[in-house]
Formats: sequence, C-alpha cells, structure tokens
Amino acid sequence: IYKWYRSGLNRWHGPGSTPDFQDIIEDRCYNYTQRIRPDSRSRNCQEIKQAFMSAFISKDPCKATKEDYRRLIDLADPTVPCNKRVLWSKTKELAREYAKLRGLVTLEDTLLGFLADRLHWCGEPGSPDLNTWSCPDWEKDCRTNYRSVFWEVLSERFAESACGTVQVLLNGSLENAFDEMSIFGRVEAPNLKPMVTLQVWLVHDPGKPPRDSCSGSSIKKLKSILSERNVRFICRDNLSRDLFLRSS
Ligand code: N1C
Repeated sequence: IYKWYRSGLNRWHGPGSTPDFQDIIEDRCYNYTQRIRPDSRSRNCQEIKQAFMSAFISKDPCKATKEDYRRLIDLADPTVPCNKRVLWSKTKELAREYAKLRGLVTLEDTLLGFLADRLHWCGEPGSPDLNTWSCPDWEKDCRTNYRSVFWEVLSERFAESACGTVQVLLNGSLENAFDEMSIFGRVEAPNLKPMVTLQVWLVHDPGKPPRDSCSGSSIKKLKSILSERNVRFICRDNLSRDLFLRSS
C-alpha cells in the first residue's frame, strides 16, 4: 500500500494543480488582452493556452527546463515599460499595491505573470491530465518543477530587460531581508544590467521594530552581488508599511 501511495498521484508534497486550470488561463487571457491591457499586439489566447499546457502535460513534473516554456514565452513576450519595474521578495501584496499607486509594474502586470498568478500546475508522465492531488515542492521534492522553473524564466527575463531605476521591496521584518535562495536573490538581482540603479526599500510591519537594515549583513551581500555587475545601489530602511505607501 505504501508503495502504491508513493508512486501515485499523491506522492508530492506541494499543493496539486488548481482545479479548472485551463479555463482559468483562458479566462484570464481574454480578460487581460481585451480589458486590462488592450494591446496593440494581437494575442491568440487559444494558442497561448495550448502552448502553456503542452509545456508540462504528460511530462515528468520534476524535469522542467527553460526550453519547455520557450514557445509560450515567444507567444506572450512582455510589453511593459523597462523603466517602471518593481521587484519584491516576501512582500508581494505590498509591492502590488505600491506599483498600482505609483503607476509602476510588477511581473503580475505582464500577460504571463497575470495568467499564472497564484495558480499551481503539474502533469504526470503518460497522462493527458493535470495532477490535481499534488505537485512537487521546491524544497521537499525537486527544484526543477514546472511552477518554479516558470517563475524563474519569467523573472530572469523581467530583470534582465529592466532599465533605468528598478525598485525592490524587501521585508524588513525578517532577520534576513535579502534571501540569496529566493527568486529575487538567485535570479533577478544577478541578472540586472550594468548601469541600472536598484532602489531597495526595506519595509517592516507597522507597530513592530524592523529586524533588518541597509547596513545589515544580508543587504551587504546584495550590495556585493550588484557591485560585481556595476549595478548602482540605493537603500532606504526603517520604513513602516503604512508610512511607505503614503509617502515614498
Ligand atoms: O522568490 P521571491 O519571492 O524572491 O520571488 C519574487 C520575485 C519578484 O521580484 C517577481 O518579479 O520574483 C518574481 N516572481 C513573481 O512575480 C511571482 N509571482 C508569484 C517570483 N515568484 C512569483 N510567484 C510565486 O511566489 C512563486 O511560486 C515564488 O516561488 C513565490 C515567490 O516567493 P518569495 O520568496 O516571496
């Protein structure tokens, strides 16, 4: 029984595919291309949905490669301005709010980021269906799962094509606001172009003292990654969430 269980659809440690994944992708695609950002470029939502599905359906859910997403990315390349980008780590909702207030964009404002936001997906070798029971977890199962690789490919492209001043919101309530193992730490920061300026905002929970600062060791690490790449660095700390949204 144990063997059956471990080899079955239940064997992974992450949440299973979001129910109605295909329909959600299709709905979101029409919503984005027709209402949210009626684009000069015409996008074919059927084709985009097909490309998304064929990236991972019937495949080993632990063997995702960037190549698998190539066609999808080519069909839905981002068209958001390069000088208005906001990155984040452990501050997603705040970053979304901040971007909206300032007319800036996060990855969820691009078509593919918007399509996949908060969804889970994985397939099963030899099956045409999504596994809705479980999907591989980055830590407990495998790093090369389809969801992680998706966000890595997208994040890499979002960061490497950014220009001017790029902002990043980090969580000052954590002991290490800069996490080298996060997507921001391992994918985005190391892919910023030389001459970009990275503006770091260290924002902490209101009513609590901050736990990390611009002079802390985690931010020093970030600074050194950036200086190797000739990325300019500005950092502001001790910002309470409410104050930050009202003033910055
Ligand atoms: O691992 P993180 O954050 O540092 O990744 C955030 C970073 C942002 O700057 C985004 O541009 O990478 C990009 N990004 C997303 O936009 C995104 N939306 C949803 C990365 N991941 C994203 N997700 C999912 O949330 C994904 O599963 C990833 O692992 C988490 C991000 O977790 P985090 O540690 O807060």
